[in-house]
Amino acid sequence: MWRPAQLLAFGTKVSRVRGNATKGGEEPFVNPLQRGVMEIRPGIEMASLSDVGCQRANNEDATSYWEPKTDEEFQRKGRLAVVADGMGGYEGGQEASRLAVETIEDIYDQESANDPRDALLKGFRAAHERIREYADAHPEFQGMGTTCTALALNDLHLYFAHVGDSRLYLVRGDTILRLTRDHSYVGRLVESGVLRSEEAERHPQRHILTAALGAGADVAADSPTSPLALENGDVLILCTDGLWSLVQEPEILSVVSSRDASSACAELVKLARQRSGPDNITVQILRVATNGTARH
Ligand SMILES: [Mn+2]
Repeated sequence: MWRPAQLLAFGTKVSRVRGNATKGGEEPFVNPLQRGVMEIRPGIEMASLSDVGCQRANNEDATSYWEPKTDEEFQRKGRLAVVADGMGGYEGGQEASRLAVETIEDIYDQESANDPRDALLKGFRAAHERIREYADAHPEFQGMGTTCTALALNDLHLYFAHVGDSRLYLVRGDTILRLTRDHSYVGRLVESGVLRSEEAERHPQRHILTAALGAGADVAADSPTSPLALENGDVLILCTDGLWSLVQEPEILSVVSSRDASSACAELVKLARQRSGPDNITVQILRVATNGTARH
C-alpha cells in the first residue's frame, strides 16, 4: 500500500538569496516542516515547492502535506494539505505560518470525530489561539499573523477552510476555478466592483488583509458546508500571493495541464522568479489519479 513519495519537490534546488543581494549561493532548499521521509498513498500525485523569491532574505511561507499513519485512519480522514503565508516581521511571520501548519496538522490528527470540515475548523481556531498566545508571550512579535488555506481530501470528497489571501484553485479539463475568496482590502474592492481583478494584482495596498490567523479577537474561516465532489484528473493548486500575483490563472491552467505535479511546481516558481519574485513563492499541487492514469 505504501510507496515512497518520489514526486515530492522538496529537494529541488533553488537559489536562496541572502540579504538584499540579487545573487546568492545555490543551495538545496529544505522545507523546515519536512519531517523525515514523507510517504503518499496511491490516489493522487502530489508535489510542493516553497521558494524565498528574489528579493526577500527569509521565507515566511509554510506548506505541508500529511496522511494518517494507519490505513484505518486514512479511510476516515484522508489527506491534509496546508499553505500559510506569515506576516509580522520575518521572525514573527515565520513562527506564525509554522504554528498554523503544525497546529492544524496536530488537531486534524487528534480529532476522532468523522467530520473533516469540523476538524479543519477546530484546527483553525486552535492555530489562531496559539499564535495569539505566542504573540502575548513575545511582545516583540505583536502583530504576527498568517494566512492559511487548508484542504482535506477523503477519496473524492474535498473539504477546505481558508483565511487571508492565499488561494485554492481547481483545474478540471480546460477550466480553472478559484475556490477561495481573498480576505483583503483589494479583494473587497474587486467583489464590490470598484476594481477589476487585474488592477487588484498590482494595487499598492494589495497586501492589506482583512482577516488572518492570530489577528483580531475571533477567526472567521470560510469553509463550504458540504464537500465538493472531485473527478479523476482534477488538479488542486494551493498557493500564496507570491505566486498568484505574478502568474495569471490561464498560465497556471496551462502549466498544470501540460506537466506532472513536480515539474509544474518548478515551472510556476520559475515564472514568478522571472517576474522579479518580490515575495516568497509557495505552491502545492495535488492531482487526483484514482486509476493511476490521470492525464497530464
Ligand atoms: Mn506573500
